[in-house]
Amino acid sequence: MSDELKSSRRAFLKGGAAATAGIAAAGAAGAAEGPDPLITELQDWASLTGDGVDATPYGLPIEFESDVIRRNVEWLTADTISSINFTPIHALDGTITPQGCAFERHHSGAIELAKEDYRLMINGLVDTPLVFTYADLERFPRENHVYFCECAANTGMEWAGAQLNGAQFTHGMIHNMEYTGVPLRTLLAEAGLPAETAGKWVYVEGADASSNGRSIPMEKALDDVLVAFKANGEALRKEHGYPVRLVVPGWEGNMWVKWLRRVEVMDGPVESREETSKYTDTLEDGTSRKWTWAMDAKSVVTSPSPQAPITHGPGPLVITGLAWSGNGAITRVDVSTDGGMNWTQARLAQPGQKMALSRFYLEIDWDGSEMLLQSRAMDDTGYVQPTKEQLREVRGLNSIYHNNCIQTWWVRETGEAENVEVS
Ligand SMILES: Nc1nc2c(c(=O)[nH]1)N[C@H]1C(S)=C(S)[C@@H](COP(=O)(O)O)O[C@H]1N2
Ligand SMILES: [Mo]
Repeated sequence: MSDELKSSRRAFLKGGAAATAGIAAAGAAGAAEGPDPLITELQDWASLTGDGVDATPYGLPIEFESDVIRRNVEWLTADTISSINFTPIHALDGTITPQGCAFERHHSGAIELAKEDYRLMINGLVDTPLVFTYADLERFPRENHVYFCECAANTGMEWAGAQLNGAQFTHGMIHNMEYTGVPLRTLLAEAGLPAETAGKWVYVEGADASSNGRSIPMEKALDDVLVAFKANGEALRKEHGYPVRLVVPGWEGNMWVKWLRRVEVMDGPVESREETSKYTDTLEDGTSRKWTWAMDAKSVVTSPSPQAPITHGPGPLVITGLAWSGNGAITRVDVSTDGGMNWTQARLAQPGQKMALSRFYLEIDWDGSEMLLQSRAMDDTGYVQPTKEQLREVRGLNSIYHNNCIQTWWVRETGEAENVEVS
């Protein structure tokens, strides 16, 4: 170890000790005087045997991680029928969302549909209307892709002012999984499309009572839409649409129809509830934007954040977060610690992937003073994530959906963080 490294290591440990004095129950090593019993005493886990391999045929996280769970915002969850919960993004790392804690949104509850009872109809302007069983779908060539699914209402509660205290609540209507499925274009080709597909649409609906019907332009349907039956290698959870859901890369979560039952080829859009009275954005002059399908580039610092405060003293601090774009791949993320006056380029853990989450890190030497922490995403179309002010200039204050503005966390000297707005 070089002298330089040794001294920075000492500085780091000193910082840790200082933090332990300041914050109760931090339990950092190096705090206590004398020998550490965790090192010098024989522990149970080293002298007794652990659980056998059959204890958990299908595993759950260890009890110490029991707070890494989906959460509700009470006033947003009217009942268990029309409900929303949030991914604990403040407590995750990397980019893949485990299905067990991925957010869920249902308009008429999560239904239980067995594979044997599953049918997918393709009808309308096709040569031969077809019905596929689950077993039929398994016989078509499959693809695997990682994509994010973001509800258009994600961050929607923040238009008027900083409101919900935690990245889980402000930005947790998102998950990112590896999907296995059959391209929709393969199934459409099997049914036989009209010679001229330009201007045609598909109308997709689910088997649940809400049906959640949405119109999708044929160009997208033939591009990258997947009829998916696995996520992160295993069957979809019931709540994510078991046994089959639609994956519509980069586009708003509402179009990702769960329990997919029918795809109708049409001459135009249906103008259903979900694409007119909902998931549209009313502007200042009272007119509304519609067909705002792609989720624009966005990012958020997940740690530190209100639910993930800094628990150590000054010195090395890892700032991390997520960035994504429904229009392509993330190319760059900048981080500001002073409310957007100065920016430093963060490190992308991996090169950005199209329509998938990117993880960014910025390692800083924190001087222990307060910060106004922000992140700003850029994608490969050249688009730059706007400030809240810039977004409001264009969109006004009547919107709920499609809020992709820069988020600010006010991090105090104590390490605690709060959702705030800067102007
Ligand atoms: N059939 C059906 N599909 C649906 C919904 C629904 O209620 N019924 N909710 C939609 C909405 S608004 C979103 S944001 C996503 C959420 O997917 P998830 O529950 O897997 O997170 O599913 C969409 N697909
Ligand atoms: Mo949604």
